[in-house]
Amino acid sequence: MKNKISKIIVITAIFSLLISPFFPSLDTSAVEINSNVKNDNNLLIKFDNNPPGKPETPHIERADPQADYCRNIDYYFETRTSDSDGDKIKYGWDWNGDNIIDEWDDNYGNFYVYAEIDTAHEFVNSGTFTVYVLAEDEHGAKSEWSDPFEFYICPNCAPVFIHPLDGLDETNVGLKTDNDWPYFLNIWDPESEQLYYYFDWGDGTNTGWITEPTATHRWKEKGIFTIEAKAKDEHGAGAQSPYESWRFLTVNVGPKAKIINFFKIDLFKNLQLSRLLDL
Ligand SMILES: [Ca+2]
Ligand SMILES: [Ca+2]
Ligand SMILES: [Ca+2]
Repeated sequence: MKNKISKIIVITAIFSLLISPFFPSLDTSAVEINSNVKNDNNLLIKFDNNPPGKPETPHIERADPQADYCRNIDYYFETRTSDSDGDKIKYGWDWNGDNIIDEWDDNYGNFYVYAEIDTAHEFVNSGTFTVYVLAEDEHGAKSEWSDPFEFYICPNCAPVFIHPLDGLDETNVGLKTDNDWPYFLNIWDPESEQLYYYFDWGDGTNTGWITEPTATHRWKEKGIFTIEAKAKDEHGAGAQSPYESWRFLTVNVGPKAKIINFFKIDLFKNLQLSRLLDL
């Protein structure tokens, strides 16, 4: 097999030299032969393969560009380029600015054609990072590196409210004074730190800082109360959503029947009006 491939190489080289005076624009140095192939049908001879273009400077699209970059969060780095031969390409990412590829994104083996791509990556450590990307076509030709994308990963990010303050009773109307009523916060912290929670029940009492996201309360008096709740991580960074640090919920202790009566009165009036208008 090796002899056969060698013969083809020699014949191809001689042929190229013979015809080059008649075709001066033909670049014989661009002849590429894949000598790793296992059978003759896979023998690859490719003329003038161009590398992909320089990829666009990577960037991250985020809902809130003002927010800090955090550790342990998947960010989607976007870029794009194309190959003038129409070849499929893959992208090599350098996550730490040393111009050594740390991760290939080949679209799960399918490679890419011209399109904006995004590759997810999370950083475990804080600090300033420089990211580069290059593209390689299906024949192994590499582009130059993109321009750098620099950004700062914060040592500690604030927790985030991922659900409103809520209780087991959906309406929070007509709560009885002889029951303990549970309320809970749902909060996520990028660094998975110990979180602390605080519930103010609106009647002059509160839980103080506690380690559980759930607390119960029994109101002794009837009335309308506003629960205020907040949270913080172990470094004291307060939970936000995205800029508010408190969550509020109004509850109505006692007068459920009164509210239903108002509703019935309104309904009755509407019925009477419908009859008058003959709707
Ligand atoms: Ca190419
Ligand atoms: Ca690297
Ligand atoms: Ca945190």
